[in-house]
Amino acid sequence: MTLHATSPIEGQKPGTSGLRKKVKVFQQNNYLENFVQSIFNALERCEGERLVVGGDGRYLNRDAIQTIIEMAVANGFGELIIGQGGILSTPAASCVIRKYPSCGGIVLSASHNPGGPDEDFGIKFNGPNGGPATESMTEVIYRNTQQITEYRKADLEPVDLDKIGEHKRGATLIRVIDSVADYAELMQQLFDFDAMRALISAGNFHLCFDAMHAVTGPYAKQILVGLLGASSDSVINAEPKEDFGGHHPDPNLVHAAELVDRVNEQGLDFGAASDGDGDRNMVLGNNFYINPCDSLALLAAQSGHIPAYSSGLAGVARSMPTSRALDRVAAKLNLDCYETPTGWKFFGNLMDAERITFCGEESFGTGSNHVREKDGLWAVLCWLNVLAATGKSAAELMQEHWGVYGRDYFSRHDYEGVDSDAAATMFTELKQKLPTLAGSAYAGLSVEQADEFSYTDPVDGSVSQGQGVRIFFSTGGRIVLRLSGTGTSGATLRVYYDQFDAQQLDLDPQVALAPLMRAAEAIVGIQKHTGRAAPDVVT
Ligand code: VG1
Ligand code: CO
Repeated sequence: MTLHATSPIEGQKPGTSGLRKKVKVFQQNNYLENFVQSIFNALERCEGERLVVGGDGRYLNRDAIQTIIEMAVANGFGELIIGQGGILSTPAASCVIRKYPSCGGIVLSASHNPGGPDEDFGIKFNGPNGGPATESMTEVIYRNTQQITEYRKADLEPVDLDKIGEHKRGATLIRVIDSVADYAELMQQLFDFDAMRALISAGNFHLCFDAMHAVTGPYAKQILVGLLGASSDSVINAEPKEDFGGHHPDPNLVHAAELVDRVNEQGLDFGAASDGDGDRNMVLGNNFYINPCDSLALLAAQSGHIPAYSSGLAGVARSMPTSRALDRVAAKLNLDCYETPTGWKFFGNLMDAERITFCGEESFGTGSNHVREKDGLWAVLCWLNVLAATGKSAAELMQEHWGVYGRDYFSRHDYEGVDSDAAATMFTELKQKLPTLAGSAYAGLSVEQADEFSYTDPVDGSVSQGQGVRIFFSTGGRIVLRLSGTGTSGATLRVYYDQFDAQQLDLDPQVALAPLMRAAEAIVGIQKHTGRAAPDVVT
């Protein structure tokens, strides 16, 4: 029997990046099956098609993959490509989908959210271009989850995921591949490995990469240690664990504190970390934190040093809440610069249409058209390539950049686990106020414009509304507020602050942005609505 009766389960609407829920929710009868069959139903065809499957190794990854195999076989797929041990980082999955033309891929990950039996799991579908399902595809999947009556699943002998090799189940060929090889090969096509190897092996450049017990360990070991000659102790927490060692695999100053301490205490030249599924990156110089918005702008400005990008960029893009540092580089280099809603799915069309080469988000996401996902290790290699080519330190490069372009101070304040109703009331009140804000002053700052961001995709004309509230001030400052679409309990409020300054380049961002924070309180009443005196996480 391969046909199983089922009925719709509420709440299977994907968020910013796929469907994320507590493991316990995914373990409910038919929960995973309903969602996977809804993906398959949304595809034009499954018969004979190739599908890529992998995940970040978190708790439930292996079991979910066996279920997906049973369902893919019953749905008639011709071939499944699966990363060894069930492991594929998000950018590696994107790379594999593009290299072996597929109808898409299923990536099992809840990214930077913690893992384990009581923590989070996630599943997302990527299309044939290797990128996150578009908004319209996501909508079709969601509608399918609301109408599903049956799913297909074969009863099969489990596939040994740990051995590279081929298996046949029904009419489906199942290939378990090396998780790293294709990705490592792609990286070698993009960067100057000789120059990076020379920098690292000269003996006076020391780096540390923190894989945070998550998926990038094997990738970083092979590329940084194996191919570039970094010492083996320069990749830490390199063993992927189902619970990420009990930590949040989120590369920021709060959760990657071990890396920060190591870089500062040992006086290392460069530090970097990646998240659960390997698409985020944080980079550090010696005692020098580099904000992701600045990192994106700097890499765009310095991209000429990187072989793959030395002939110029087609254009660039950033998510709306990301600071406008990138726009200044684009203006100087005469490049088109696009502003998209939060989430990587909006960059794919721009890359497919060859309108952009580089793009990024404030949330530690940077990427290029080499794949259709953000890519943590790629960003680290970009930095290493630029460091090797210029012979300068990360801090020198960043300070010189600010000297040329001025500095966009940026910070994001997250309020986690806020009562959902309270957050909804806050936004309702704020949206009502929006038309009246322009022309008034709050905490001494006068509002120039206030609106809710909506995006019209320049390639396919699709419109995405309600993508965050923006408040612009006459000082050039900006406040953005939106609710997270990746959390699994309550509401997470994100408040983004940015302020341009052409003169003062070395302030503490929290000090430079304090006037905007006061204005936010005056306009929005964050404290009153959330009951929180301070944010939970500041990045
Ligand atoms: C967050 C970030 C967003 C990012 C998304 C997925 O979404 O803000 O920039 O694209 O996570 O990143 P939200 O809706 O919670 O703000 V990852 O590394 O989960 O794939
Ligand atoms: Co991620």
